Amino acid sequence: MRDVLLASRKVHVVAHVSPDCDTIGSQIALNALLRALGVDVVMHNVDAVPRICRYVPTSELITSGKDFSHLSDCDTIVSVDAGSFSRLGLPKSYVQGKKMVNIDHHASNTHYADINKVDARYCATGAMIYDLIQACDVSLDATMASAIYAAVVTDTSSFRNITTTADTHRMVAELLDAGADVAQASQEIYQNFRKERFDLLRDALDSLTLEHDGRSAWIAVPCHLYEASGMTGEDSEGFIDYARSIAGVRIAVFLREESPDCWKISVRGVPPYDVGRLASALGGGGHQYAAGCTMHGSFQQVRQQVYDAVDACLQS
Ligand SMILES: [Mn+2]
Repeated sequence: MRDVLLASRKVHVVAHVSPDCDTIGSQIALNALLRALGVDVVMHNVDAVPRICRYVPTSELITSGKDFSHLSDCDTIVSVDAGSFSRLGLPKSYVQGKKMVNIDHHASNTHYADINKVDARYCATGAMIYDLIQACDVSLDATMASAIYAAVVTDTSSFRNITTTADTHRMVAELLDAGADVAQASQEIYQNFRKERFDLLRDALDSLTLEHDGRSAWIAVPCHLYEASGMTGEDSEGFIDYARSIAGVRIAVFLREESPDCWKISVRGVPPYDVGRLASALGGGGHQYAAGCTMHGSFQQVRQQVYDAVDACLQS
């Protein structure tokens, strides 16, 4: 992969749609690595950088939107943290004739690129970029460290997920030595919410119900509540953790209505309940214990379909 990148005229590094800190942090760290290697590189995504990642240095260099004309001189595209081609929101015509590299840690990754660097053992794609930086013998700078820290702290749910290992903590020690600022990251990512988010959270928690004798927990937010609070999908990031944190719950489900009758479903599971498979069966994907899908229909229809899938998963 290193040789392909070095041989490129210009590399377009791209994050997935509805970007999170892992995809943006990976994008920024990879951009910095390629620059350090002397490769011409540009960062562009279909969707804008979410507020919580904007503190990471060089995030302001990321352009967004559906106009790709300024990328016409790119001959290589590297996607980060995207499990399928559709997650990039890129038109097929744009990709045609370009070399594509896919760096990702989703178990459900469809290996859609020419070169696929996919490893579901990693806690975050950012940690894969960290290893790539080491493999390229480039020394970690503060931008890379800050970006990878943002990726890892969020994708591990602040080092609480079972994907967190001793290696994760050793890497984080190196990131801090190289200039990642824990206090700043905590402030920007976890202590910088608007009050309206909590109005939305109150409504979301109003919908919290338990099923399967307390083994599954459910939260749903219809789109009119987002409109009423002026909030968007990125503001309800983490709501599912409340459902997941109830004693006895094995599977947590969050249903978010993105637009009328279009539902974004997030699912979290406790081992051995493989919600990645559950989400794949519903047309989505993700990790073994954190996954999601998009479904169309009324709330009742969608909830019933997800309920049946959770039912089957809990019995497996
Ligand atoms: Mn990730």
